[in-house]
Amino acid sequence: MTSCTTIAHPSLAIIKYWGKESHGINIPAVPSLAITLSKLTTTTKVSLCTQADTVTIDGKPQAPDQSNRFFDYVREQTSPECHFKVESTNNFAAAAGLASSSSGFAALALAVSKLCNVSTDLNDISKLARIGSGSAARAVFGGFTSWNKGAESATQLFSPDFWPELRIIICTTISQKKTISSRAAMNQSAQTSPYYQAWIEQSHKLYTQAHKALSHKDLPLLGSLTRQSSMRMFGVMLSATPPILYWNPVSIALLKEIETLRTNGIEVWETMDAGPQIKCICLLPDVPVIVYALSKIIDTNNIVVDSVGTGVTFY
Ligand code: 2P0
Repeated sequence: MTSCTTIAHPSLAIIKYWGKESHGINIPAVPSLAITLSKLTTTTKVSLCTQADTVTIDGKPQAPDQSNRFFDYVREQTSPECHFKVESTNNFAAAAGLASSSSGFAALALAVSKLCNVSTDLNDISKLARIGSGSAARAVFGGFTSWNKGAESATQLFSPDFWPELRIIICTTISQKKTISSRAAMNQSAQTSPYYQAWIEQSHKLYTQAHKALSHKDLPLLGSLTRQSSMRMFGVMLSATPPILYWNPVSIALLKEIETLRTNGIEVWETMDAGPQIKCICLLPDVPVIVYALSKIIDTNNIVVDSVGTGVTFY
């Protein structure tokens, strides 16, 4: 076998990973909890080659520093001769706060492991994917996932069919690449925010409460905790030096509209990541009224109603 194609979906955190341990590569300093999406898809073809590694994402060549560490790690585990040609495509905006690095490295880890004849056990794939990007450790698994503080790999908490009525509404406010990578923003937050230590300390309680709310399918409680995790993460970013601000005016207009929906009794709860996009969790019967309200602010072409998806697979 000289080439292999895989597909994966982004991991949307409801309890956020934001901060790393000082040892190891992308070892989380906080526990996180996430949903693997379904419609947003990354398809990655990897071919063995003898020259330098090359990566294109949506046809655009990528700087080697984005994936050097991942490929070097693979060569350490396999053979120094292995090099890779990677062609990855997304059906959504890459590097814009929609977790494309999570699906990208999950897909890459499975393809490379298959090509190098190393373990394709999902725990091992999760551990390898993490080297590329922390959140990719979760995207390896479908359904609802957990990644503990200090853990080298993530785990699946519940399968994709655990909560069939749950929907995730993804609003893309702008598809431009972010100006500061999540990795740089995370480091800047840890090094300069006076609230970083408080963020780390509160994360365990938030995670435990959210885990319980999820296991009871308690949307009002889970939603409220989801919003808290996201807003507290931004509290850390805003208090960094220099401050990190990913939002744009459309993000804020959407947040206000979601708040109005909740005031009117609709259970819809927002979360945001390292970018200006808004994702909400809600239940299927409420989707039409929510999409109608959001479409007053953004074009419906920029709204995706998604459900819980599967983990990484071969194409
Ligand atoms: C998450 N994010 O839990 C959090 C919430 C963004 C906000 O994981 O440095 O690309 O590669 O481990 O995984 C995005 O950061 O960072 C992220 P690295 P990653 O999904």
